[in-house]
Amino acid sequence: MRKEELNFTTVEQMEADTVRLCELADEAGAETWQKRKEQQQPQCKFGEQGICCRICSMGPCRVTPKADRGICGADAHAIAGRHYLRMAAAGSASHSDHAREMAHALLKSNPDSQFNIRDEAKLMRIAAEWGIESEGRDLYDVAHDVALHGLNEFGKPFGTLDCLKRATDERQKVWADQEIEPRAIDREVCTSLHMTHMGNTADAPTLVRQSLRVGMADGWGGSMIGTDFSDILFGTPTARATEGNLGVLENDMVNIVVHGHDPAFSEMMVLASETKEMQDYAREKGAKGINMAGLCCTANEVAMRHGVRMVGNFLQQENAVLTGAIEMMCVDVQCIFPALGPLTDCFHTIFVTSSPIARIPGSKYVKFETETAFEQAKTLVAEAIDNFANRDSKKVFIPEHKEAAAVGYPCEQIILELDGVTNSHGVLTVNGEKEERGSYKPAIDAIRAGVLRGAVAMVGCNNPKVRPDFSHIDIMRTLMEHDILVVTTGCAAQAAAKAGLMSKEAKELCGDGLKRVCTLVGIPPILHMGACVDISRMMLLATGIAKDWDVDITKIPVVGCAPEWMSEKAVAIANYVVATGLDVYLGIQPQVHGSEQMIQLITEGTREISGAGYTINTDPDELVKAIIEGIEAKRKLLDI
Ligand code: SF4
Ligand code: MSK
Repeated sequence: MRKEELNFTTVEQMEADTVRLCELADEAGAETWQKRKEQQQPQCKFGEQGICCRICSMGPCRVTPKADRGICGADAHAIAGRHYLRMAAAGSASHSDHAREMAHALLKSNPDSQFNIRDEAKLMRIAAEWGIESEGRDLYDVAHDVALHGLNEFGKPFGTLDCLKRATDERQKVWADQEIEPRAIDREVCTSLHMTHMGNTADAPTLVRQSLRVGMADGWGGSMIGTDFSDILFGTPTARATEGNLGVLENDMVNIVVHGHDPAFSEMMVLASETKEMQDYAREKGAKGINMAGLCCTANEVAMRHGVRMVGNFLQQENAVLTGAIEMMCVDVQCIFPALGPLTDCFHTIFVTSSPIARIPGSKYVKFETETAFEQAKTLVAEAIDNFANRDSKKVFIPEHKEAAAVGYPCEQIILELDGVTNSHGVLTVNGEKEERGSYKPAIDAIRAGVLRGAVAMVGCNNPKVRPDFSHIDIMRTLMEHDILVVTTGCAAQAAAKAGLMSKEAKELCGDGLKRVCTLVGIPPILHMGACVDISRMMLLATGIAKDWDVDITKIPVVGCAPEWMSEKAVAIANYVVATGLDVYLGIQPQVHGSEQMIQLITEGTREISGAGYTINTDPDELVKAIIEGIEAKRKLLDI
């Protein structure tokens, strides 16, 4: 197919769908984020700049031209710095608590339940890494020991996180020398809250250093463990085909949408919906079948493992309900609008919450338990089927837009794809035994030769401060044209899917070099690596490239970009990406710019610590220009 023949959905077409859905919201008496955003204007300037404090009840205090300190004497730098660290700590806590749930699920795994071991090789690899005996032992005994070891990482009293040893020697030395090695995961979160309690740290550089450390507790701790344990339990994702955007909803089927982050619940929902019993029941009730679809990061999880189609990303969650075609919306944790309670009330949609971590008024709460999960899921699927009869066809509007996407490229799949185009780098010696193992050398060779200029990890959310998906798509298309490979997770990945950029045909939009690589390897130009916890996969990808290249990770032409970020998790992520030595390009201002010192610290100061920092620019064209310049500057330093 030629470039001119590609007819991918544009942002303007997606916006037109949203306008129509908002009109339907008005007709249904429902409210959406667009309206609430209007009602919030003007947003508080003190909050936006990070210079209001309500950490103690002497406050709230804010820094103004006539008051440069709070009542306790904290200045703008201390106030903004404490707020920033608290955001990083909350983000780290969220990913890590998700990981803890996965560890408990692994601890309860058994061969007769739906929580069984689907990636034995990965389990054995991690057991060996953590010194857990596996020779001659029952698989589940090993799994339970691995789960216990993982749980211990949350609260071990001594030492630092075991996953740090996966990094390059150079990184491990930097982290040790700079004293930013995370100790136990919970300890870093707890220390961060302690440091920011009234009357403790008021020194902005110290607050930024701890932000890196608590971020690392996420990226090289909680998120890494969460990703590994999900792979062991539900299978390491492999490349598969799916589709993305609201058009994946079906008029004549029971539509069930899973939304959130924790794959344990959504996996059970998917498995339950695939049973013959449920499919037959749906047909008995007049539907053509059950259409399972996903939102936000849960969508990424089930798309990569089952090919479940993706309804959309963060700011599309209300749009999905507004189609009037969803029988049930099942959520687990994180990024769920409380607005879904009143919104689903205006439609026949049953809104189900499943975790004590995310209880929302207006929902039906079904506490999800590992032991009974599959039966609970079947009951919910049956309830959704019963609800099909309640759909009001007069209220249904399903926009037609959807695009094909190739998803499921964790590190293992990328290596496999690269192995497919080379035979020369496969044999390595590990522990004295000859073992077949791939490497990133073919990709490195392509970067060295200039066929690929570098790679960008595009991650993060949507944010009503900017046009939803516009920055993601605009930046990704420009990078593709400049022969820069994109790896992506989270809501950024879904933006790419909705715009057709994760399809293999999208190579036609690339420069000659990237197009050649995509054709040779048989991959799309945007590689889908998963959910936001899976940014830990990206850290291992960058580490693998640095190891195979034998250069410091700060030198490789690989950077991160979050053009539409919004959550505290994103702050934790940005910190661990910077701590890992990769520059991060942000399209939304962190809420610290009421402090010049904080801005200097996060854009320049961290470079003294980890060799990387932020570049912040709210104009997507300028941001992508900065990314390309940054990548070219790294190439120059490598003399390539
Ligand atoms: Fe005000 Fe200080 Fe209390 Fe913050 S900690 S609310 S600046 S007195
Ligand atoms: S869901 S954290 S809006 S990526 Fe992971 Fe999307 Fe951001 Fe939530």
